[in-house]
Amino acid sequence: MALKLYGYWRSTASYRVRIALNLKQLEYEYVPVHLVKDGGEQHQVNYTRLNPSALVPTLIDENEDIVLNQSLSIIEYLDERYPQGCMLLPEDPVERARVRALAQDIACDIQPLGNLRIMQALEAEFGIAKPKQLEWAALWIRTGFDALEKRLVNQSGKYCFDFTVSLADTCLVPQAYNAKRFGIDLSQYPQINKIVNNCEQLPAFIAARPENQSDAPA
Ligand SMILES: N[C@@H](CCC(=O)N[C@@H](CS)C(=O)NCC(=O)O)C(=O)O
Repeated sequence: MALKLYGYWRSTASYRVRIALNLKQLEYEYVPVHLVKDGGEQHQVNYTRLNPSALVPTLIDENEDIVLNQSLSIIEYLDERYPQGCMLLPEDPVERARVRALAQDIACDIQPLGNLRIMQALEAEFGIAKPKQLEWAALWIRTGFDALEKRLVNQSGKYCFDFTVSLADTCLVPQAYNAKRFGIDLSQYPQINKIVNNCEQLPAFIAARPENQSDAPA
């Protein structure tokens, strides 16, 4: 298969790309990288050779002989290189900017703060124990979602952007999954909750769910 995705079942950044690949109706080989086992396979040399950041996802496209990191760049690449399936960014420049901003509200301003390596450093470097780490992660998700909820009340339709699934939804659904892991009640965010529920009816989102991946625990 020409497309190969290195990811982890519970990684929200990998989850974004899985949703996008499914929405684009692209077949791909999924290569699990266990983020915890043996100190994390993302740190092993055979992986860091592909992605020196030691983060998932990484996408290989043999059609172009390229290796890409950063989920948002990967998704935009797939959208431009493979016009089949849904188009994940609107054509209008203002609308594109709005969709990208929603995606970055999540991928730049929420997810990085609760990433595994951040939690590990809070403990190893700063002596912050697990319960406080969980509070830290939940704080930044709530801060981000409080703002996102207001924005979506003004901008969204059935999905984050109007009535078409977009890059923004590929970010929102994984982040909502992650929020639940950190004990956040999504009913406080009716607009986010509604959009997530609408997305979760779609086969592309169902197939991408963490529990439906080959590396998810049985
Ligand atoms: N900005 C990157 C973030 C990638 C990222 O943070 N990946 C996480 C999983 S969601 C990871 O690999 N964490 C491993 C670690 O922290 O050691 C992207 O969007 O691809």
